Amino acid sequence: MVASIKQNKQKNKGLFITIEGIEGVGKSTAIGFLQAYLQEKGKSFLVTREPGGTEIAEAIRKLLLAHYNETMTQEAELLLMFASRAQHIAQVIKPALKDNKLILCDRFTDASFAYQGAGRGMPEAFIAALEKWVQGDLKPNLTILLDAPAKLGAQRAKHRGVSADRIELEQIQFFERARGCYLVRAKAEPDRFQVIDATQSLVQVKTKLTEIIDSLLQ
Ligand code: Z5A
Repeated sequence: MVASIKQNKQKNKGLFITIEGIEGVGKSTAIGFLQAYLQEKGKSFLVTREPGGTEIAEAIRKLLLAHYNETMTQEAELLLMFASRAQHIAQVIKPALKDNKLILCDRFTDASFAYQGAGRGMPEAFIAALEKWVQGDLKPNLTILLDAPAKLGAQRAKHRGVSADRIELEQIQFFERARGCYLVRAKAEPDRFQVIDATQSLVQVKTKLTEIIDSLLQ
């Protein structure tokens, strides 16, 4: 599988790696680990996130995650996700790929299909149309999906001691729908996705991450 990613990677075009999964499965932990690992290997890379990653996109992130006395409509939420993404792609992702850089991105468009699509119930066709409009042909070369039941993710997230943002306040069923969507997408695109069982110990997850990155960089 990783061999096909290497084949797909255009010569001198960088590598776009996204990390996905529902809340609390260990995305930030995985990115921290990969950062240290790549540094140790002397590889240059860039770490970024969605929503966010640029000054304007981070301002949109604040808008998206804050609490309000009114309900944010599903349409507004989806459009803000893609507004942030448009800014991020133009300012960070495309220039970095042009410079032949390795990008580690905490969430990308799969999260819109999982959360706004399966979670909120927005039609997949709307999201696919926005994806085409905002991204054109741009897609991650590799997506690492950390998979665990929503209950476990919620328990882990609680232990961090940070107060929940607007989206994190959703019910467990919302996150289970998002998880199901991620797994369906991973099955549909086995050449792009690597699924890691995130119920495993941190040591086991890190071993798997190391294997994936090593075979990609060989
Ligand atoms: N969102 C969206 O709706 N649509 C979109 O298109 C996009 C995003 C792009 C912000 O995302 C919100 O935006 C998010 C989806 C939405 N809302 N929600 N939910 P975010 O990525 O910033 O926030 P998050 O998903 O809530 O991430 P998180 O809570 O920071 O979780 P995490 O990064 O996956 O987990 P962690 O902080 O690495 O780990 C949690 C704890 O578990 C921590 O104490 C770790 O030490 C521990 N941990 C991690 N792995 C393990 C293992 N294997 N064993 C034991 N303990 C572990």
